[in-house]
Amino acid sequence: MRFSIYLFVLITCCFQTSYAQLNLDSTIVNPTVIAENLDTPWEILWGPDDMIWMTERGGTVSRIDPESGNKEVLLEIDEVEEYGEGGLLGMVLHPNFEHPDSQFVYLVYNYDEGFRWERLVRYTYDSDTLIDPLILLDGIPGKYNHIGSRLLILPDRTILMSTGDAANSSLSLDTTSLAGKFLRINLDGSVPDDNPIAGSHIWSYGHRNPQGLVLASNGILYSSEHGPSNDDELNILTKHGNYGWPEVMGFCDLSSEQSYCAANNVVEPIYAWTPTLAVCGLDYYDHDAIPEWKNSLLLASLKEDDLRVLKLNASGDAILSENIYFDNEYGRLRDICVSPEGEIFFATSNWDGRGNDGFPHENDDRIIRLSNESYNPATGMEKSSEKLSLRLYPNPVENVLYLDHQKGETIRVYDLSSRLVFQRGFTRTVDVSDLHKGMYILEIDTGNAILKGKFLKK
Ligand SMILES: [Ca+2]
Ligand SMILES: [Ca+2]
Ligand SMILES: [Ca+2]
Ligand SMILES: [Ca+2]
Repeated sequence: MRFSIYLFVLITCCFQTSYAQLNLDSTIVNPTVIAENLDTPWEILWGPDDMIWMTERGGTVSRIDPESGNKEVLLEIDEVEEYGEGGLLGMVLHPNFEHPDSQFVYLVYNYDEGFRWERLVRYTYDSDTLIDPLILLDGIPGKYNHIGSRLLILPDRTILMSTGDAANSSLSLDTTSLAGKFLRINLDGSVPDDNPIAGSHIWSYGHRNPQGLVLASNGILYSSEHGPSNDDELNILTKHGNYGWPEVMGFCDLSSEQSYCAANNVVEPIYAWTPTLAVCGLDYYDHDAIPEWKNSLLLASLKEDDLRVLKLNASGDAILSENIYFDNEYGRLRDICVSPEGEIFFATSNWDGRGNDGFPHENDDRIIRLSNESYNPATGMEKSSEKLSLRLYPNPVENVLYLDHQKGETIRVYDLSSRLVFQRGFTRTVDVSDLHKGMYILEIDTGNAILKGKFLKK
């Protein structure tokens, strides 16, 4: 009896404090809290320095070391006005950030000059701080709510920036207002010559409040957009597209919407949610580390407190399935980033003034890492030897390795950093006496298959 009570207490305690791993078809995904005691992280992105760059809505730009969780503050911006949904929002780094002439960080925030506005500012990274703010675009309607704003730099080196309708829905279809739009902006703030409306930063219109934006490696621009109480949207963005708000919500499905849609060539979403989830940060996943999630969009939801994995079709223009993870486990989720090694990071938003369902918790806000711990990023293979089916002997080996396979065309030997050590024509014995001590992968290319085995050189 006493034992069973003890067991019950133990289960209750640990169920609340540990986080369940995800068991996918053939992959176990482990969540780990890597940083905590943050205040409404808004943008997280993976930097070329292998650090997570983060904005917090109150006006702080930091870097988080994904290994130690250590937070290094780079900048605090005094004129940021944090109110309603406003504050320091999106961030992007120059695509050539590592070059000494391109160490630029682009930020969006809200400020107050008798009225609330939004601006895009470029800072220069210098000795672990950000200096020389240069305003690229300001006077964008701010207000309290519906103000975007995500940033992206396109391959043609123009900035794409989302803005919300600033709680005035009539602005979204008004092509004289910068509210409720995607804006396309040269890196110096000027209007690109090939924007759809001459002399205007406007690139697409009819948006309500897009807070997710990603250019996937399939070349498609995806955006998530908050609906009112119905019709959160997932859109594919196109130049000069009319996305319908406030005349159209979600699909052109109501009779009142269909005449407007027909007359105005409205771009419908590829997916919509009613009731709404409060769709926010978006990223694209196409990594071998979690193969079940390849070619998927990852979506953070604020109101539904979950992470959604939206599997795309091969052409990337339709959602095949939607899977929901971590429902109510971490609270509101604001943003996502993916590392080059296929780890996923997401940030909570429980201190944004809308916390519910028992959140914020002690130690909020947090960044959580999702990883497949059996995946070896160095070799692109499972760490376990199961997929290394080629038998090699003796193992460990000092001089000559025998291959348990009859035929092949080419033999290649790699170190554990995936560097090719040597390549030669196929033979069943391979002299490895010149190799340094350590672990290697040997593969036989048979012309129509690759067989792999691992060996230790003594
Ligand atoms: Ca992000
Ligand atoms: Ca729409
Ligand atoms: Ca509709
Ligand atoms: Ca929920």
